[in-house]
Formats: sequence, structure tokens, C-alpha cells
Amino acid sequence: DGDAGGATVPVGDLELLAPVANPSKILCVGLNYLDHADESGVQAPAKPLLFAKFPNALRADGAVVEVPKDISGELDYEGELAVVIGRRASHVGRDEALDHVLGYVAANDLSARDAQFSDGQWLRGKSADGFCPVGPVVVPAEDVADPQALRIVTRLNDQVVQDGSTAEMIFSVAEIISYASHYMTLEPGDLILTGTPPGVGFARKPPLLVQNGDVVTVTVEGIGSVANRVLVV
Ligand code: PYR
Repeated sequence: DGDAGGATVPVGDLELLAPVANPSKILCVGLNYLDHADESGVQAPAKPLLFAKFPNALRADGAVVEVPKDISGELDYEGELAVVIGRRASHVGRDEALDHVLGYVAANDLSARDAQFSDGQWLRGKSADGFCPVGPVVVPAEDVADPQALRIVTRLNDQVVQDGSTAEMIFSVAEIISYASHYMTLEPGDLILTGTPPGVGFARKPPLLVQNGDVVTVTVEGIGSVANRVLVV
């Protein structure tokens, strides 16, 4: 508002971070990598499997994720490429879908497997406070040559636990945006987590779950790393 007078606000980072701070929607895509569907013991979905988190789940890079004891039984990591919408998208085709992207950010779809799988739907296990770390910054779409050619590496402390590529997605970023936009209008600032490659903790033998004090780091090539310590409180 140019008439407000008073303080000027440096844009720079703010311009990029502000939309992510309070999105009207956080959509996620479950089972969007074939080998992850396999390790999860389910068939790959025939269309994007959309689920949601709320903004209470958002945490910045470096923030501690405090998880109440009640839901800390089977905590798991999921490294993902996330998309920030830049232009309202309603009923958009695949060919125009990427024109609606502001940029990309690394994300961790933290999950409490016990809650996720015991409820009959995933909300409680996916949207507890702090279950959606994103960061460190949104990289503008024009600086990302091909969102379907990005390596995703997840570390649990120093151990590499996921090492995949967005090339392996079943449904591309463009397909996800197009599909979702036929059901719900996507607004600027909305965040879409596009699914996780194989290597999640609950599917390992033996399971490798996130313990009190562990640090999970998700690195998306060319986009950045989001690292968060998890504390059980
Ligand atoms: C996911 O793909 O997000 C699961 O939690 C299985």
C-alpha cells in the first residue's frame, strides 16, 4: 500500500517466504513413486492421491519440531519436492499448469505412522504441529530448468535414508496441479508436496523411525536443504 507512509520493508527474502507462511491449502500427494508404493505394500494409485495438512504443521528450516509423547510412537520422515503456487489455478490443463508455479522448496512430510494407519484416514498422522518443515527459501520457478529432474536426498542424522529423483514420480508436477485444479481452486501461496521416493523408515526391515533428538535433513538438488531436529516433549 503505497499510501501507508512509514516504514519500508525490504522485500528480497520476504517476498518469497511470505506466501508460504500462511497458505490457504497444503496439499500432499501420497504414494507418488512406484517403489515407495511397493515398499508400503500397496498398489500405485491410478490418479494422484491427494491428502492435506494444515498450516499448523509448517516449520522453517532449523526450527525444532516438538512432538507430543502421545503421537510419537512411530515417527517417520518423507523427503519431498514442494511447489508454491503463484497464480490462481482453476481447471488448468497440463500444458499450462507450470505457468501457475511461483517456485519450489524442499519439504519433509513428517508422519506418525501409528496415527496415520489406525484412523482410516491420514489427517491426524500427517498434520500434527510441526509435521511440515519447508525451506530454506522458495527458489523461483524460472531458475528451475526441469522440476522432473531433481535429486532428493533425505538424511536421518548422518545416514542417507532416501536417495531418489523427481524423474521417478508417477504423476508429474504439471499433472498434479492440473488434476487438483479441477476439484479445488489453487490460490497463490498454496503449497503442494509432491510425494516421497522410497526409503521411508516404517517400510524398512527393521524399521528405522525418528527418535527423540534426531535431525532430519531433506535436500532437493538445486533447491536447498531443510533440516529440523525432532524433540519428543
Ligand atoms: C505417503 O506416501 O505419503 C505415505 O504416507 C504412504
